[in-house]
Amino acid sequence: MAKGKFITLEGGEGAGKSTQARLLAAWLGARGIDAVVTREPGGSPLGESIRGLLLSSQNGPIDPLTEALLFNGARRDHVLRLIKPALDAGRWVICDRYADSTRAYQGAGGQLDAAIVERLEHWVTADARPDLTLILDLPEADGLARAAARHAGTESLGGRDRFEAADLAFHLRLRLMFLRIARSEPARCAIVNAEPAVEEVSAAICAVVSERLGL
Ligand code: Z5A
Repeated sequence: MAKGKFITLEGGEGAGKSTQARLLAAWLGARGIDAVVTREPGGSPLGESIRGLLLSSQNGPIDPLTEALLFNGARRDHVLRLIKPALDAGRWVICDRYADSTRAYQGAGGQLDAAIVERLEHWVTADARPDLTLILDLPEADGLARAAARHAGTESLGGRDRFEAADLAFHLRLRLMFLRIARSEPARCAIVNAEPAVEEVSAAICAVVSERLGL
């Protein structure tokens, strides 16, 4: 059986990754392609438990190396339990965030040594490298406003998680890193303008998937 394709969606807060992951799965489904939608951190029972620890504002500040180890621990479990078995069974996998988020958040945002980020990524993702990464690009203030509007008043920090609560300079470093990744790996990555309406972004994503993955 042919292996499935592995598509990741990346970008800053509120760029529309979760929304677009669902729409892409439906578009693929209409073409007879069975896709599993998953997310990081999370996607497996252990990954979801680690997600709770990482996003909670209850644990205080976490240093970038500890964060990178936790995100990669969750990722390794996710790869072994869900991503690789699904791809091996011929299913397509659409993942809302993956290793580029560690490069951006812990690397550029948290200023963790790039060599450490790279080494961890190599160990953890050797069995599952994306065929296509869609980088949803949006001015950081716009993405934060979308995310804030969605969960206003739901938790401490005014509904924001630890990352959303970081300052705009942090979020600008993320955006620039995602764009840098896309430009340095053009065969794997495509930048998608995430500013237009949901349907327009979705159409752009489907066009890229069609062209890059031969649908
Ligand atoms: N993180 C990390 O630091 N290191 C890592 O290695 C990994 C992750 C893997 C996960 O949180 C956090 O973990 C994340 C990075 C860090 N930081 N934060 N926060 P999460 O999964 O809860 O958050 P997120 O990944 O940033 O997702 P999000 O905030 O839910 O955004 P999104 O998935 O990109 O967007 P959305 O949920 O589809 O849409 C957000 C809102 O905007 C919603 O109300 C939509 O209806 C609306 N929306 C979506 N598209 C549009 C358009 N086109 N126009 C207008 N409104 C729109």
